Amino acid sequence: MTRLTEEAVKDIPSKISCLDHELEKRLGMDLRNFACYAMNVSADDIDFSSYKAAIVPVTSGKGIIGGFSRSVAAAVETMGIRSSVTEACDVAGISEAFSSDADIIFMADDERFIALNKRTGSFSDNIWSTAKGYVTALKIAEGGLEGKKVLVIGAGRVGTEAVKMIMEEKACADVTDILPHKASALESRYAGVKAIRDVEQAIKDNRLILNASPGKIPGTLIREGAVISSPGVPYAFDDEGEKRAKVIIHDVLSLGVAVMTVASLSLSLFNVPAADVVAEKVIP
Ligand code: 2YC
Repeated sequence: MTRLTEEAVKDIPSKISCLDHELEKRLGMDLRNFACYAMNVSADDIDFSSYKAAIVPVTSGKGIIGGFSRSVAAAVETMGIRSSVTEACDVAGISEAFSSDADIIFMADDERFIALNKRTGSFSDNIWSTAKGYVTALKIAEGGLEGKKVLVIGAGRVGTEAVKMIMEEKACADVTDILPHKASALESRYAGVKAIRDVEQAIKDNRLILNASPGKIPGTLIREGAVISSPGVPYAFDDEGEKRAKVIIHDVLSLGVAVMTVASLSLSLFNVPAADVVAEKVIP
């Protein structure tokens, strides 16, 4: 999982509303409606203004990323949920959030980034939510994935979840990874998945791409009219790639955060996991 940097997130709070408009322009939905669409719930069924979110900075492992918590808060706030960053970090921050009127508590260490719903005792996960968001974005941009082939670049945690979701869309996936055994592991696990070693040829051969890798992708490899959904950080594409592609959907944090927010809420809404929400009960 690529760790975000202070540089990568520093502009999010000031740019979040134009990102929201950008998404509306590209996919016809703002962040809140997109996340509801991805989670298969109606935005009208969720009273976003009745919720409150607390983001807890976590100092474990490689420590705090300057601006990360504020960026998460900005994305959640854009969806109409009052959000704030706790004063304290770590366990003190979690107890501060629990004793406040916050309903959803966001926290991320180097391994996991979750949104815990205090009302239902369930939580959603950023890796799953990011994959869900970017597969949904690809599906909207392409007008459906059924019967089509998608090239997934990167068989890490997001890429792996994305492959599962692409199969659920009755599409098939070619997967490539800098570590070939990771792509072949997916090939042996899922019918309809093919591991590809020659990534350059694969990019040239495929019009639909989900890029979940941190590598740069030379625009000269991109097919004219390619539809690209790219959760990978840092941003992979150059001017040539942007010229050739029909659309490239990319952002650093907000799409995954928006989907994980609705994923954590939709459990409380139905009191049972929504069809495909991957969330584990924390408190039975
Ligand atoms: O500031 C903090 O609280 C840090 N503990 C946050 C660490 C986040 C590490 N994860 C990442 O950088 C990203 C996440 C957006 C999800 C995947 N990688």
